[in-house]
Amino acid sequence: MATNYRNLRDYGCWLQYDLLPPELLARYGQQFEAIAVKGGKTLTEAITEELRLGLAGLLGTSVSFVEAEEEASLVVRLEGEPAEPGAEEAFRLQVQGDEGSLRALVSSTGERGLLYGTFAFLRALQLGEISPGFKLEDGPSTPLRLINHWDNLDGSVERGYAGKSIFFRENRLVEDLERVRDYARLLASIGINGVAVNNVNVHQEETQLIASKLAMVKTLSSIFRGYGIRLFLSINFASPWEFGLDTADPLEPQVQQWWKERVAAIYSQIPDLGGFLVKADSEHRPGPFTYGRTHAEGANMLGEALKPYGGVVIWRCFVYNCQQDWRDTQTDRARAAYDHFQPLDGQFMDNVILQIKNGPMDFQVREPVSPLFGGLERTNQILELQITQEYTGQQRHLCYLVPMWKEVLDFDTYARGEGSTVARIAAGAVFPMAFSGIAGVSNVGSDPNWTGHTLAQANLYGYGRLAWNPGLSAERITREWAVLTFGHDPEVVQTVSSLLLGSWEAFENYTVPLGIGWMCNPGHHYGPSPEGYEFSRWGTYHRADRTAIGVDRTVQGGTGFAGQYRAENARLYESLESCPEELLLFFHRIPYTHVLRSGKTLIQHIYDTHFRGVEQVEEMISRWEQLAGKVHPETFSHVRERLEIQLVDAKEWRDVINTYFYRLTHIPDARGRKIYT
Ligand code: GCV
Repeated sequence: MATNYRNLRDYGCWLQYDLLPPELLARYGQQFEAIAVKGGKTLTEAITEELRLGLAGLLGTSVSFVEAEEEASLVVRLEGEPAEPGAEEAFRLQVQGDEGSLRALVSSTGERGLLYGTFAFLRALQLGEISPGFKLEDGPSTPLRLINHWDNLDGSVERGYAGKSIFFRENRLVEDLERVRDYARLLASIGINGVAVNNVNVHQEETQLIASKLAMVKTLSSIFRGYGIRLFLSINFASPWEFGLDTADPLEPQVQQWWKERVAAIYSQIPDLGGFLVKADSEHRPGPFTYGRTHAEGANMLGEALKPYGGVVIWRCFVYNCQQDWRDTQTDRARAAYDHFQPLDGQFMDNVILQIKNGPMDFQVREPVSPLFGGLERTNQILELQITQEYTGQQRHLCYLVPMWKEVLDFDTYARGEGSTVARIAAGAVFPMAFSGIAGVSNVGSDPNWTGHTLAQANLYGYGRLAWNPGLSAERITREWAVLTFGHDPEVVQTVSSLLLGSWEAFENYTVPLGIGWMCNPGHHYGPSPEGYEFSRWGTYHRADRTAIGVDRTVQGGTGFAGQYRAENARLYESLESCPEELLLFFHRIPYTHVLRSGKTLIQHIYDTHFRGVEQVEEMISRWEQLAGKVHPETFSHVRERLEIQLVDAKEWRDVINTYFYRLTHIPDARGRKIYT
């Protein structure tokens, strides 16, 4: 089974290690044949294996490992003590010598730094950056760089679009644990240092992961440990109750004792477990509200239990009323996370971390940044992004999310004056925090290419690179991925990069206009349904009628959501004149005849973007077609098939949305294009 996967081209993702092109071979061939790896322990095998595999593939030579550093042209060496927490993840990569005889040194004060430095060396080699005098001193900006899996023990994956779980099948571990190792390697190559392996919606079977099924967790954690990745577990807040107590009240001594004993049992088996991830009082999951307790009380109870072992509680802020009545115009779901958590700022223990989704709603194609960023000053916090494309085409459509994530990370909260960006908050550089970082919901499954759509691998790669360094440009990350995955042919690199970089805009164009969100089919969230969520309980309304659309979230006349931001942003969003147009319908209720900055009316903008979005997909297809014979044939036809599906779906979106608005407004397209009536 494992071997079959490995034979497939796309299984290798960005670690293809194809033979370098002649011009790079001329520079690097025979240069790095003798290697010394000094001083590691747990990660030495991963480092040596990677170098063996990588250099053999790239340079077409076999390498030998030597004891004496003087005999080696590549030295990977542990040296000194980390000067501060986190420094053990940083590394230095230096190249000396001249073009004819290069000598490279990767050094770090920690093993993880050495592993990351090894991957960085191989990456730089492929990008042709290794040359005499090359020096890279690099370390992660964000301390926690996490992946969250929404995998269930039965093998299904909530919001998974790439097959089944790579960990679980029929309430057991999968047989092919080699694949889990391959996955750990992929994650380590982009600097991920923590993985929560099970769904935040913890069903009855998964509750057993902290008890009768702990051995499964132990096995997985030992695999990830080999790549410097700590395991996290999603837990059910009501576990004490599930296991026989008559309450899960966090202030009850018997409940506190129950958790302490459970945690002790878990850490006796897995001493380096990262900790727990918790979805509480959210979408029917149990939580402290059941007992009239606050989220700080709930989270701190778990924090107390984990503290002696160095474990953390990652507590999600995705808490809102999912039983709203659409007739209720006072309740605004967008306000919920801030309303619940901001008043608790400063009340959480120092090993509790709040995990905040990037937007106030739920991973729509366009949302403003959650005002909790900048709103919490005395609380550990991490940003949650969704790599899996739940609302962005479900890995059937190409929708590269790095440009969106860059906007989120670059968003200035003004919490400590100008420059208080989300990236700097996630790095712990705006407020002092014991823990900070980024989490991404995995887009990986058992499909041979891991992500369903092969080009969706770029979202995983880009996520890891941004989590490591939010300052990297989207262009740099994209180029890296294209070269590592497809090689050096400039036409391929250029075409793939431009397809990726334009795809979020195209997707947004043919789907939901100007930040309104939620015009998708309820439940599975694929395809258009303009009123699918309009009369539901989920608090997701656009309130379109025949004259206007949008939710007034201003302080002046609306729900007041705009007032949750710091003054600079609150002012920006409050006023129709200054509100960024791509978010206009998120913050304002607008007549269709309102004239946008482009000079077009809102209705004409909707029509134009929907026609344009389809054209963009058509252009994507013809650009991809030009790569026939230049990328692997399997990859070529796979991507072409997906793009064709995308085109059919984009047309469906265009026609449903345009017709919906035409029927409401009776305003024809100024350019007379076909709108079904
Ligand atoms: C894991 C959205 C998704 C749910 C997901 C939830 C969450 O509502 O549709 O599938 O549940 O977010 O983030 O908890």
